[in-house]
Amino acid sequence: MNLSTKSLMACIAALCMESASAQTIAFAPQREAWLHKAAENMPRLIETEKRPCRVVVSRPDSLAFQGWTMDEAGDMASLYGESFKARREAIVDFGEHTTGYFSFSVDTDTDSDAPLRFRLTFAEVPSELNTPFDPYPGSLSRAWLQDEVVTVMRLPAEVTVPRRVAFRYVKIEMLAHSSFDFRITDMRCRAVTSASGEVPALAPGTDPRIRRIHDVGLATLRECMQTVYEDGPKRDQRLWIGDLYLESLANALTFRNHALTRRCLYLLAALADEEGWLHATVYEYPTPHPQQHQHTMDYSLLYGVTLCEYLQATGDRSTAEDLWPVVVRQIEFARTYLRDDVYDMDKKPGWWLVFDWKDDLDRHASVQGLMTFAIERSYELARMLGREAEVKHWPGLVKAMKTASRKTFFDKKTGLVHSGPDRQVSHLSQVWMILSGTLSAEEGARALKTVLADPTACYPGSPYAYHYLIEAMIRCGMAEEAREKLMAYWGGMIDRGADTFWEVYDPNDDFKSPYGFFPINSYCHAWSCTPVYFIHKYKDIFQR
Ligand code: RAM
Repeated sequence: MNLSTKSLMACIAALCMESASAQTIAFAPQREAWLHKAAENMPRLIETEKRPCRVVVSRPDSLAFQGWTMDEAGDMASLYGESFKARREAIVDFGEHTTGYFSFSVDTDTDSDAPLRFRLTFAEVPSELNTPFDPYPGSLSRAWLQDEVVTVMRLPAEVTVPRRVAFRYVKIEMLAHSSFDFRITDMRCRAVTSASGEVPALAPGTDPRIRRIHDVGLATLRECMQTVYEDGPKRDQRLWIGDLYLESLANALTFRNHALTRRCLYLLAALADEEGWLHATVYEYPTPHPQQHQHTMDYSLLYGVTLCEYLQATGDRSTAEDLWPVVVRQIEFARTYLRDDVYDMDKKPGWWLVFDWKDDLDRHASVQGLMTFAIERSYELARMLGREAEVKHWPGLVKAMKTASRKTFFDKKTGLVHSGPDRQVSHLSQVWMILSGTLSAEEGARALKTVLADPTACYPGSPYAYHYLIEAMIRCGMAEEAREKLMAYWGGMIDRGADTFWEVYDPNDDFKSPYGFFPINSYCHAWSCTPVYFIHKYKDIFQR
């Protein structure tokens, strides 16, 4: 067989395989182009050099967040001028949350006769420097914690920690030294973000507390905007659909870096599973790939809502046209979970439902409400694209689901939505039945007022859940209460020292962690940035 026959046969085999897979793998013909579009929309990272502004020391303080506070302990010049051999350790404060590549220099006036060794610990909040990491009790990899050991072989030296870190404070400890004296100098961070662009100014009369919440929210979003919308720059540093949804809402009214949203939407679509069901999270490196078998129904349904919002914000029809079939697939797949128009929790879910970091939340009413909401918003997308004919059964389905929801979950007597076999009353069950339009505004306001005043009701445990609570309050006319709640909850984090918003915040429990160890929580977390969305979107409520 000569070479050209061989290559022809290979070509035919490849074509056969392609057509076989084209029949079995959803979106097979489009995936390559989608990946290509994701790559075309890769943003440029903007680099800024950041330097620490002061030396600090940790002090136990029972009133401070997680029991630790930082006190001023000198300026940088004094640290750089003194013997580090004598000092042995120092904590420096960058004055703001920073994501990037950390460097420092080591210098001596004499001969260095041996290597030096240091431990560096990077912390978003003070407790990360004051809680022993080992023996490690957490459920996620210990390696997310940001402590690194570096060995310096020769002086003078410039040392750069290879991994990207996310922090405000850096602790440097001397682990090994010799007889010679030396200094640590020139600490700096090559900070990276893809966020750019002028953020519209707030109205002059805006309450100073709201301004501060806005700035902290914006810093949170900026730090999470990298080559995808990351969930957190410390951890997990990757794209999740739920985080994308909220980050893109906030971005559309602030930085307006729409290419990043476009990139993420294409990436997720290109990496859907064989049946076209989206993975909840995907990775970019070494090459784009999904976290196999990681699905969450609430997130896959939010994809269509995200695309609808994206089209409204940008008018980019071509992206919406490309990705429309993906939206249809998510909803048609979720439909197979309906029994008598109610989401069937017993149909073996090979995955989880996110909704909140709250193990005791009964998610049945929430997923029913979210699904109804997602179909409605996806139908709006269909209308904008002139594709209603393809999904003409959706409006009827929405109506039937609402009727079934009222029958199954809504108790006219109590005026509340009850979820699950124990008829749990939670904030989120009310919220999702409001956002889906299953409850009227009056019913919704009444239900929310009741649960907000009931200390036994299951309350939200994360800023992610609080986002939907605020949205629901606004939707049912509780503008004043929404403003107060936003100020109390996100403002509460600021009062406790936050300069970026946290993944988990329960005002009743500083140490709450979904991972069994609070230092591994992310303290600059995408899904917490949404006050900026509310403040810009509802100016009459938040900018007065
Ligand atoms: C966490 C991430 C992320 C969230 C998922 C479900 O690990 O921090 O924000 O979307 O889980």
